[in-house]
Amino acid sequence: MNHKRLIIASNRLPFTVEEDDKGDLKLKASAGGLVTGLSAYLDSLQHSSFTEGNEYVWLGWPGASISDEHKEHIKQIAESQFNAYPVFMEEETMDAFYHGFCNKTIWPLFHYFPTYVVYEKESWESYKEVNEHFCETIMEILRPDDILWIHDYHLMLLPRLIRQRMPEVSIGFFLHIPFPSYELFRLLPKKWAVEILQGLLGADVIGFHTHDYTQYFLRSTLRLLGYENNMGKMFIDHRLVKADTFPMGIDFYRFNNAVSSTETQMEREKLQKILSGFKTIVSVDRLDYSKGLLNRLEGYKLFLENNPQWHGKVTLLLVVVPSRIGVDRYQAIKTKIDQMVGNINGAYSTLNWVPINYKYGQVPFHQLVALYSVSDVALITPLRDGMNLVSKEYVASRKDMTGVLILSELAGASKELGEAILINPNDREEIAASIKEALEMPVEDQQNRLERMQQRLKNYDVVKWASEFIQELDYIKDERRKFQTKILDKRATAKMLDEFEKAKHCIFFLDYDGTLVPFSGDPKKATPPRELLDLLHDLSKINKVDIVIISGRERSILQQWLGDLNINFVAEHGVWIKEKGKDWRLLRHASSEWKKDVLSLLKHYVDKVPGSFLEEKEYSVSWHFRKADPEQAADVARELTDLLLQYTANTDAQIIQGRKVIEIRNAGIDKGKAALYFLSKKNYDFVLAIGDDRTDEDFFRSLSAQAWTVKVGMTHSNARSNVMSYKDVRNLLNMLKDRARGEV
Ligand code: GDG
Repeated sequence: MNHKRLIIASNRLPFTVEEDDKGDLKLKASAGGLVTGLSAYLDSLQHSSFTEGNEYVWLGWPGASISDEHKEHIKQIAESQFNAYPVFMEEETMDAFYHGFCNKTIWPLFHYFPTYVVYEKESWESYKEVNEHFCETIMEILRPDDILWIHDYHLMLLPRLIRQRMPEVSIGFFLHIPFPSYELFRLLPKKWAVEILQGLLGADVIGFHTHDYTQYFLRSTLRLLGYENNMGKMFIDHRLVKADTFPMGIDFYRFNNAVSSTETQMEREKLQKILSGFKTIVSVDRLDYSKGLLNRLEGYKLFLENNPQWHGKVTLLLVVVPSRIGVDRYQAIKTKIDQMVGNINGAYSTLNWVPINYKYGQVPFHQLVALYSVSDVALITPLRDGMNLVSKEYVASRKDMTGVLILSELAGASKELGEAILINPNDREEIAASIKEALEMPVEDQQNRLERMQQRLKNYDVVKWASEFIQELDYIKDERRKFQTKILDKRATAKMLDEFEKAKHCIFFLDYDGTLVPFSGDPKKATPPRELLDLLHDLSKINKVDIVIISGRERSILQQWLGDLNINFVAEHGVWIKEKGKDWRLLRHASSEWKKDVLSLLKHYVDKVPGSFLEEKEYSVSWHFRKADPEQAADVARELTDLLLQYTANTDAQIIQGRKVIEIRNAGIDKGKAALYFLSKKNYDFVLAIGDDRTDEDFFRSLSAQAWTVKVGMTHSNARSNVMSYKDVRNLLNMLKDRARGEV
């Protein structure tokens, strides 16, 4: 039996393949924020009902190119030691991809360094190639019941690639870095930007660290793809997709408990010898321009300049962890850091004091915790940071409830750690002043701030972060299932056809736009194709069937496009009616006295919102904004609705919001009432009503439960069933036509 499995895909596996002295390949565990965090979650799964045994697989690149003869062996040890499944890739390809598009295009752009961004077609191609290769490898193991959780900016095209291959599988994506504002994101060539968004939207849930990043993503999606959202939910290709915020936490007790461990205590003693009573400020980061190391040093320098009373009493423990070695830009910052540390130490050191203790290299875990726990202050000043786990780890390691965190307001973590001293990393003076404030902060104040921050970190730790993400995926899956039960599937269709065959008097109410033809950018262009005219013609020949095209369109258009057919029409949502073989007549008396005022108001808005236009009918007016700037139009639509309510207050006009349209028409007129008129004329024993818009809900509601009401599109509706698109509608009508062959 297959269990529900979690498949994690990230660029790198939590280990690196290395050759030992004898030339044998070994796997060496490598740790980073993601690995540590997810490992805590995976451990927690062992104690939960989610998995049985080790039902997860971690998939990614093992950090080296492996020759064909060794691949099988690496696969085996990766599986047995790490539950991992390697994606084999040549080092060269990985290099072009990782150092190319990932770190020369996406990383600087998403961290607000637009001048560092390189736009190279070749590296975009290698990005696509690697994402496709990941897809191929995942497909070797993926099962439809699995949950696939894809991580980070290296694999943004992957969700869609998988979705195309396995449409039903649950896919989550989490972005660990910031998602930039639209103005930055749009700097990417449009084709790439669109492919990236579409790639991400292949997932069911797309997670970000902060509300801002989620909003920026949604805005780009609206601007570039035109998808609107409702609280982060979107219907895309008839699938529910949700963008949401999940601030990544840490394994709080791993740090908190480690403080009192023997290993940490030993490391602390070593450190205390070096520090010999100085107040200590700690700073730990990967070497990266986004981490704001230079401004941090400048801020510290200014602090020393402004505060001679602190000379000889404070030291900065600066740990810089090597990263992306071999990339010029990183090498250049390294050189600058070295120089600046040299300058500051040169200028201020005395025989028994150095202002900066600088380490360039990795530190083992217990040494890291010792560093956090001996330091009175943590100084973390990134220019941009998706989250920044180091700041959280520092807070968790302050077991004695002293210590002050100085944190950049441009790190995602600042949203949760509001009790830290928040600074703007570009403001050296603010950094300098905050160092002084931190060093002189009363212990009680330190304690109060830490208590609140620690509580938050305990409550929303990394296990909670991952569980909430997975829960959201489950929720989307359930929602999808609910829709699936409403989808007009083969069984329901067969039942409908049987009922149709047995029935004596049948009526089909068919909406036009979005139901029989696709929704068009320009309403004038939605003319019926030959194939549709033939289909309607054939249906009209079936004796027992009455067809009613029931539309919001004006009668002249229906007449012009479909008038040759011997069928019934309802125009303007029920104002006009044309029964088979008769002339157009008013079904309900309507007044249009309100039109003049409303028209002049709407004309003003047409001028104000480029791309919007008016559709004037005899008894209604519509303001369409499907071609306008979506954000401007949505705002203006709210304003306009308010004004229209005032303009029409004492008239019998009503305001209806449709899909990218505001329509003003007489109250009391709707498709439902028009449908009831037809139903009162004969004793129909088969009723079919199909529509796609909000206005079609009127007639879905007014029909009895026995009627076959069908909503086009996967949104909530009063209809009994849903179909995906106008193509399904045409298929269905063709099947009905075929079933009635003998009765023409
Ligand atoms: C990305 C985003 C986001 C670092 N040096 C050593 C060491 N570390 C550990 C830290 C921490 C992790 O690595 C670094 O995480 P950060 O969050 O600070 O930064 P990035 O590496 O840039 O991570 C970031 C993160 O993803 C998670 O979503 O927060 O914004 O850029 O856990 O402890 N650990 C040890 N020795 C070191 O020398 N043992």
